[in-house]
Amino acid sequence: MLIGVVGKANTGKSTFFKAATLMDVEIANYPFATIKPNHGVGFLRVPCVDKDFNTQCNPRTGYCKEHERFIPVDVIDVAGLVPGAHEGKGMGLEFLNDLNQADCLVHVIDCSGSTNEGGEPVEPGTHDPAKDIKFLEEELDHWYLGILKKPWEKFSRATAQTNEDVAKSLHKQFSGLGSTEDMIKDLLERTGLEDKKLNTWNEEELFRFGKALRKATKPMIIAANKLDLPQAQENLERLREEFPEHVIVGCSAVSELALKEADKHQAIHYLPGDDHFTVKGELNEQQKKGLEYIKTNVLAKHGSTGVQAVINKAVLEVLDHIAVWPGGVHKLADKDGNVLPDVFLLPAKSTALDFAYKVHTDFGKHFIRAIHVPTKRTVGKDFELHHRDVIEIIADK
Ligand SMILES: Nc1nc2c(ncn2[C@@H]2O[C@H](COP(=O)(O)OP(=O)(O)O)[C@@H](O)[C@H]2O)c(=O)[nH]1
Ligand SMILES: [Mg+2]
Repeated sequence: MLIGVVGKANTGKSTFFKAATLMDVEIANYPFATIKPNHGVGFLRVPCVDKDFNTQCNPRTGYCKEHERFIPVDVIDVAGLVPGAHEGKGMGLEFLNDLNQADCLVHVIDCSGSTNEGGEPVEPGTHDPAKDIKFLEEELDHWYLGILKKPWEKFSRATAQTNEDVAKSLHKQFSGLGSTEDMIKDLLERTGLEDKKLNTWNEEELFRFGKALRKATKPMIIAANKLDLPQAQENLERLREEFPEHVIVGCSAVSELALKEADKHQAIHYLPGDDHFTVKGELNEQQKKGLEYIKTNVLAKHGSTGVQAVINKAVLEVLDHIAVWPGGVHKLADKDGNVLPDVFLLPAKSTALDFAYKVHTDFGKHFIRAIHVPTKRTVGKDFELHHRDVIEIIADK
């Protein structure tokens, strides 16, 4: 799963990316090679099931602190959004290439309105961040339109000569965008294009379909950043009214980064996502002041810095995934004695059989039954899983 951080310049993307991916390498043993500096690993925070079994887990990847499990998710800082990116302006094509890999987008906006259209700093409250929300969507919609248009003439003429199902042809042609055939079927119906021959679609129809496809394949969450600045709270409330269909989460990336860094240097104890921290080391006057500011203006007012909330909502709500642990009824440890070492993210409503395949293809192929570990109940392949379930797979060896 890959989360792409996007937005215009100076809204705080890199700060958000750093805050979300900063980790204690010692504890978060994640087997990844840094291929590019803008790729990193962030974490979904889930109350660990180890607590329910009165034990302490030993995560293979990610980490568990105070029975809060931090599950790795890949994050990419997609820099380079400028007006006209879809036409290749700025780092346009590289930008779109990075973007294309993402399963979900975090759109970082400067909620205080202190960054103008061009990404330059201005007085708080002088730029309307609602414009940024519209701007990114338009940019993405034009990009999708371009992808559809390029092969359209040839492609639509070719399909007109066959009897192949329209949804099937569309899916085959544009599968690179991450669609499924069912998704395309649904989108065709919703855009009222299901009975229209592909070679008769006009520009407006292509745009309408592209927009629907963009929304389905690039679900988005808005990180209303710089919540620590004046005007931000007011703007946040207004944006929520103006865009009721969007998931908008307020955050202060700079605060999260400061807290994580202070924790890393043992100056404070802070669990990402918490509404508090405790001082445990020596602080100089400047650090004291900075932390005090975060405490009163961010944590006390908003309940957290919001960065963890963005990641959590992106995975659990926008992508609608659940976390499921493999585990045995009689033994929660693997052969090396590691307790509940793994946890998997999978789409909500996944079944016991889906889970078996996710754990290992052989488990899926030779599935016999599963056991819902907390209740010790035997369940079949169609058993629908829930967030924080622990499941034992019984397979034929
Ligand atoms: N007040 C405040 N400033 C922030 C916050 N996040 C980022 N910034 C500042 O905004 C500026 C741009 O940040 P950066 O992460 O480089 O933005 P990018 O161009 O979108 O990657 C820097 O001066 C950051 O320190 C925040 O939450 N609050
Ligand atoms: Mg940046």
